[in-house]
Amino acid sequence: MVRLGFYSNILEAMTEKPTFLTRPYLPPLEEFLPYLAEIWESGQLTNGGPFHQQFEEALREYLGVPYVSLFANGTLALMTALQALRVTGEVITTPYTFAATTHALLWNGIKPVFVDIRGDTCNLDEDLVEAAITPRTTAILPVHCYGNPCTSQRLQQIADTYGLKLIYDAAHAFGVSIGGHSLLEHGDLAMLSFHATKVFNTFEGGAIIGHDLKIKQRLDYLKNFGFADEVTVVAPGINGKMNEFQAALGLLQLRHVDQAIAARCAIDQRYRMALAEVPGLQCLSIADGVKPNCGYFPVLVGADFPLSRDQLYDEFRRHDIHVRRYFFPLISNLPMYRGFASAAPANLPVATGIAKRVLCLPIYPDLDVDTVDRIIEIILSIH
Ligand code: T4K
Repeated sequence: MVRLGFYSNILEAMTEKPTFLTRPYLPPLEEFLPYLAEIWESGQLTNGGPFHQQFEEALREYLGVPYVSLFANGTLALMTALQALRVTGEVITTPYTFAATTHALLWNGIKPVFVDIRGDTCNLDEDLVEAAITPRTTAILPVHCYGNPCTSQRLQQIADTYGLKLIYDAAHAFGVSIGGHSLLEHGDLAMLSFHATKVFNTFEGGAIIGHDLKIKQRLDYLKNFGFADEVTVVAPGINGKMNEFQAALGLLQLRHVDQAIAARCAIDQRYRMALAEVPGLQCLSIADGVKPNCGYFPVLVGADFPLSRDQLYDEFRRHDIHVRRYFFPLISNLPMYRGFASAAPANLPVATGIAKRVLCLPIYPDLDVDTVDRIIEIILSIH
């Protein structure tokens, strides 16, 4: 009997699925099939078909923003936004982000100038921005990291004073508001990502939010090779178009996204309650007036915690729980950036410290309570 129990435990362990950092939210398949049938019937797969039109309008309404341009993914959206605003020279940005933020600059021949972040939000420290401005600076590119709002009023003030463009990487900020106002209201343009791992997904996808019809038109030309009509090409554009499958899923996802965010935020609350008092572990707080989307659950592992961040990472791996170190290594430490003077760790002490301490715990709408409790238990048992 004992042996049987032993083998069944092993079998259970072998058949248990790993817990991933995230799983994409997908609506019931039967709800998506009629959309597929329509695409099959129409034969319109891409190039601004009916679902593209409908989703663009529905998203504009959902987000409460004046103009939306859909894209195949967030990276192409950001690259195109920089082109649309004719950003050149140097751009002030954060080292504490996903590589796509600054890669979009390099792909446009623009030099990133790294400025350190704030410890409370992990966002660009607005007090350090002015000192980094040079005659070659043309824009500021902040990131609402983990959906935490940047100090947008101050950043806008700086942009206005120095005549700079302000473009937000809002890849993490779908549905986030502060004081009842969407984060997407800020800046000249804001980029969203609808990647599979994001709060709102269209398999892959992205969008640029703007406040000016002329810029929307330019974005739409640029994402379609620069074609203004069948025979007029107004710019050396790219192929950044969202296809009909993505747009159809987007339309459907809009019906589910509020519920998906609520499910995420219930998990966020459960983690916060259980981990608030753990010595050496810090949850990033949600600022007053912020309605979060609970896209990520980062914790900072401090010196008082019995394990280092990487030891805790390994401990989770041992339990087949795939936590992630977003964002480590810092972008500024990657080979294509570390030659820039602003990338020196001495210039980025806060970001350097947080990148060594951060660990993102699993969070997604279908993550069951038992698994959340198991994750919490692993942390508590270390104490
Ligand atoms: N700016 C910022 C600030 C960003 O965070 C991102 C993307 C962008 C710009 C660019 O936007 P996009 O061009 O991607 O629209 C992931 C995502 O690929 C990336 O979109 C995201 N940021 C970044 C933070 O995370 P990886 O390489 O860490 O993903 P991966 O494949 O390791 O997946 C993470 C977890 O998700 C795994 O535990 C497995 C799970 N997963 C993943 C995929 C793709 C699934 O369950 N299903 C899936 O289909 O980059």
